[in-house]
Amino acid sequence: MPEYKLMYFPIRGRGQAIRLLMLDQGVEFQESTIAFKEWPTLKATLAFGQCPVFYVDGETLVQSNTILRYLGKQCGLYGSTDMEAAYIDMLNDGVEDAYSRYLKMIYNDYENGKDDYVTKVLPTWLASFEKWLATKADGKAFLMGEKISYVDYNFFQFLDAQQILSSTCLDNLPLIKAYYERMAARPKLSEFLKSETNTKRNVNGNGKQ
Ligand code: 6SG
Repeated sequence: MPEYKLMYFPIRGRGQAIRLLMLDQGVEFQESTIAFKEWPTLKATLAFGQCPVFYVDGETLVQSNTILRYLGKQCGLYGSTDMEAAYIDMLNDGVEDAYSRYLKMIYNDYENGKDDYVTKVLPTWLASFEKWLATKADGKAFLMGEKISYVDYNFFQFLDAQQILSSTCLDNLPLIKAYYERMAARPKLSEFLKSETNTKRNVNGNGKQ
């Protein structure tokens, strides 16, 4: 495996799915935290002025979903046919759409928008995923059925953040709820989720959650 290094702010945010994938898959990586005051200098060097940044030997990748897909390919988490890969990307684009609605509310409209997000926006997205899960291994395994894929880590980090926002959001969604618990119980994930490294990190950069 190449030498991997993740650089991100000291938050869970868009670094979380990448961390979870590598930890669970036993991929060795270094992580270095960007101090908010060092950010402008680093920002100026990056393709879109954004992080997370992922260094692979001498290469520099940005865009969290690109990094997830790259690791998906490296770790065999991307299906076995082009069609399976397309379904995995489709699901990840769904997670991205839901997650970006969440981030928009968190960063721009927490006080006024939280209620609408929790009662209308989030339930609609979760209901779609509940329906999807029912079509794969009776909802008893992963988003693509028996085999875990990169999107499971992204969906899991999304669910983790949603439950911090609204602890009851999975109450009427038995398949997602069991899925969440199954993922959280994977030994390496369970250990990491409880660790201070994780619990001390804010979910988002502005401290709202
Ligand atoms: C912060 O935006 O989201 N990276 C962050 N912020 C510092 O100077 N499409 C890519 C990706 O998936 C998005 C990267 C992401 O990798 S992550 C970054 O670099 C900077 O831009 C946490 C996060 N924050 C939301 C956010 C804050 C400032 C820009 C994006 C919300 C959206 C627009 C304003 C407020 Fe916003």
